[in-house]
Amino acid sequence: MPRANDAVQAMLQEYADLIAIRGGDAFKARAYEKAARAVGGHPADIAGLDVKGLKEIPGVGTSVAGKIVEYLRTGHMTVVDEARDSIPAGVRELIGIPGLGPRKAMLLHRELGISSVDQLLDAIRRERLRDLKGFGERTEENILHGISLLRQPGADRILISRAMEVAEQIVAELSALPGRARCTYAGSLRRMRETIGDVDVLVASRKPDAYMEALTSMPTTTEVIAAGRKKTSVRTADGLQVDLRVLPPESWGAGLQYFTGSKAHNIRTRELAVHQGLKLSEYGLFDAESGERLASETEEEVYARLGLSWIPPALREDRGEIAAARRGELPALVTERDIRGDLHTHTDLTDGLASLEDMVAAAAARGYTYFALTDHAPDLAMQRMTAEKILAQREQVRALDRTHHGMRLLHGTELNIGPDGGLDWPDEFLAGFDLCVASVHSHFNQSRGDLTRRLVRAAENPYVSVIGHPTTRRIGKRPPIDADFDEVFAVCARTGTALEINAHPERLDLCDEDILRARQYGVKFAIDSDAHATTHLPYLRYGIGTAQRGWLTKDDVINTWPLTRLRRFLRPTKG
Ligand code: DGT
Ligand code: CA
Ligand code: CA
Ligand code: ZN
Repeated sequence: MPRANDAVQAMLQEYADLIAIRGGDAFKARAYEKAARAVGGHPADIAGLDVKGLKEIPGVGTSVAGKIVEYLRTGHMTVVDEARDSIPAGVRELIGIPGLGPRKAMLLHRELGISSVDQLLDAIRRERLRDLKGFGERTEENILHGISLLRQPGADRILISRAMEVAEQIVAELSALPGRARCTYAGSLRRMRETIGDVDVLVASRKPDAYMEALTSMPTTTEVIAAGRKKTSVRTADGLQVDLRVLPPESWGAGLQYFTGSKAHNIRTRELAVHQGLKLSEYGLFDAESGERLASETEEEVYARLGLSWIPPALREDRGEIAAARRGELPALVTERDIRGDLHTHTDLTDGLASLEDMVAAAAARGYTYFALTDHAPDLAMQRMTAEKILAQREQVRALDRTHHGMRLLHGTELNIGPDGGLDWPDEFLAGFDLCVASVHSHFNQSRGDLTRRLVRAAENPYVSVIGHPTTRRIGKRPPIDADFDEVFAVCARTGTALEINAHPERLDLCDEDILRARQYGVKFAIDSDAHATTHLPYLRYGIGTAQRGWLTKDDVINTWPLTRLRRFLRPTKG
């Protein structure tokens, strides 16, 4: 079940936005935003809490707690409903444009009567925005860029984390029905693509009706798009389409293979079948002439009969996996079980939500043998970090070391790579950390040459062990920076600097294609959660999926290594 925390976080965030839109108290808006993040990051499910229990969450006062209780009881927050009603529908569409804040959207509506993206484009073309206070050519450029992001192909796809929540809930419910049929999700979600068009769920049963019925009557289903005996499609409350297919049990393997895709991979497997005088469909692999069924019950059988070893779903993109499977040379992909620790996490010393103690306890509960704390460094001015603060944290980290069944703690920091490639602290100070991650957090629009030099200089610093979220993209919100990444990868390989695979579902940075390119240079990788709350630690699975799509093995990933080998890698030995 999705936790009530997520729904409440969304509600409170929406209220904060609505306050801002209506030109309300900025302080109040920020307070709701903070409460939203606190609730979302709260480790326990808030569903059963009363006002008193809720107030124990930092940032949640009496008034917020009251609104949460109202929502938990009734599914509504009166203040949010009222605020929604006071905002013209068109303005909400404008707010959806990345980079156009609520205030500007409201102003556009009030002054120019704009209430849709098309009207806005038209107004920009006619230069009607130029007369508005606070709007210049730069603003127009930003808006146009935001609209292009909104309208780029794939903008209607959703983040893997959201699709996964929905899919896992549906699979759990269908699996629990009498008969206990085999049930799983397939499609792009099983292949761990970073965004998902729709969720494909498969069931093996000779009695489809009960499953179709169960899906259409789930509380999360808001619309039935099509209902049949072979396939039913519904839409969930948050607009996601779910396709359910019920297969005859003897066709399970063939159906799973077919509906996992990708389409490009399926085209290859079908070609391979045809060359061998066979026919491959979602029902099985058949002799083309006699029609005899040769394989269908398991995926392994189907692949084996085609002369291939079983291909992990993350590889099924027609990127050479068929040839590798034929030669028996598929990589032994890194798995979540191989991970020994997380190397990029935050606490409430900066913008994290959980205390050091809580983060460490949550890491230990995941069975890690080591764990790094990497709070932000001073150049990210908002975070108000100082040398004194981080040194005091180091003392606390040392005191907590080995207190959770021997788990070792590494004290690190996430440095900011400045516009010229400089870092927050001098080398002597960096030498005191067990681990330095360095990331770009500003000046994204520098020239290609400057951005490249910046990353290269950071990678060349002997104390930098990991480049954090290297391209800084945020899926659907911010494009990757335009650096020469081939150059960066080469330098990272030469200097022994790992590239991060940031597992936050909105980042997944490096992405699968960048990983495929980077590994050609012999670079090592770190798969990190970048957790800002204990509830973010499990995001690691999305980083693993992305690493698998980049064909990575355990050896490529430094946080699968034993601590002694990791420490050797972290030692400043670059020239
Ligand atoms: P998505 O939903 O856009 O994230 O991507 P997929 O890969 O989940 O695509 P989807 O949902 O259209 O179909 C699921 C799988 O079913 C797809 O990966 C391959 C298979 N499939 C669907 N339609 C076709 C088709 O017309 N031809 C072939 N060969 N395979 C298909
Ligand atoms: Ca799909
Ligand atoms: Ca589908
Ligand atoms: Zn960062």
